Amino acid sequence: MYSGASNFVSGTDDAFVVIIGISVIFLVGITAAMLWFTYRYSKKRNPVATQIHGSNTLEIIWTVIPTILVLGMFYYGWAGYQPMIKAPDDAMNIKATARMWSWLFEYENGIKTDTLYIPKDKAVTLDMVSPDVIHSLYIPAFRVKEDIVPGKENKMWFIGTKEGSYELFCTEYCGLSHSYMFTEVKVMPVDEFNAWYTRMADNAVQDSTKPVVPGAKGKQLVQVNGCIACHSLDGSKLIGPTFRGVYGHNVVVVTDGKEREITVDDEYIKRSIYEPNADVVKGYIQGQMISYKEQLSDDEVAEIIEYLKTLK
Ligand code: HEC
Ligand SMILES: [Cu+2]
Repeated sequence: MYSGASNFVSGTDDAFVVIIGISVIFLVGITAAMLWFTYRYSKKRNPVATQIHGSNTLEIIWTVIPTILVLGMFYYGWAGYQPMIKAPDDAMNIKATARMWSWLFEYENGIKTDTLYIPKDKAVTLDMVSPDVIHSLYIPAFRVKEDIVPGKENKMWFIGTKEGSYELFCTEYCGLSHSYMFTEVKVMPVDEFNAWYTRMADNAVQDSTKPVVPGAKGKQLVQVNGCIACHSLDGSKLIGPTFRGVYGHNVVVVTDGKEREITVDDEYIKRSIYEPNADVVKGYIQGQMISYKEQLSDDEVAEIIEYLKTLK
């Protein structure tokens, strides 16, 4: 009966069906009663109004029945919600970072992705953080949704029970490009997931030993860290200036309220990433970009610079 892909589907849908069912019965009943009264007690059929003063039987009926109904709704709501509170101890931990305006998922072996990959039939806990504003993680097919408040520990857990890809997005309006915070959760059979998990970890190790295309690693960092939500690669202006041709070009920035022209070099890019508000590019709003000091090491910034150099 239920289409969905997690252990919480039937609990949530049961509560939903019970509440909607009761509401529909009342909607139909009240509408019918209203129509009947307007017909039966119109001035034509009932010219003299009957005055009724108090009825204990009625009072009791309309207190007891709604109480039972409301408690019934509460029961189903609680039964569906209660299992969501505590994750099993053997759950797999994944850190989810929500920021303006992209998602980042970090696994225990160091893999970072912008799509959430999980093994089928295994409990997964998401430790959710936000470095900027309030976001909210929602996976409709799993029936889970939780706000991600900066400075607070936000958690959710679930078991993906059906193989496939499902929508995952932010449901807290978090600024101009809120709609970019749209990605997928992929539920994979356990052996396929394990193969992916070790392959990705191997890649991460190989990257540092094998010679790679210049900027390849930086390109990956720029994608995974969500820079391209605000910086285009094709010359168009988004929330921030485009990355195309940025390296080596002259730009007017506002530093401490004063305008000055500088040439984009390694030093300037590093400063732009670590202290975005130190030099604000003229024509852009200060405070849109957050500092990536906690998230990107010096080496990673160097890789990003290599990548920006290739964007002629
Ligand atoms: C939320 C939007 C946003 C995100 C995400 C973002 N930036 Fe920015 N960025 C801006 C804005 C706005 C500016 C211009 C204002 C300023 O200089 O602070 C800017 C400026 C820059 C500049 C200076 C550009 C120039 O033309 O002089 C660099 C370099 C830069 N960002 C790199 C990055 C990198 C690398 C990332 C990802 C790790 C990133 N940004 C993520 C909004 C963003
Ligand atoms: Cu958001």
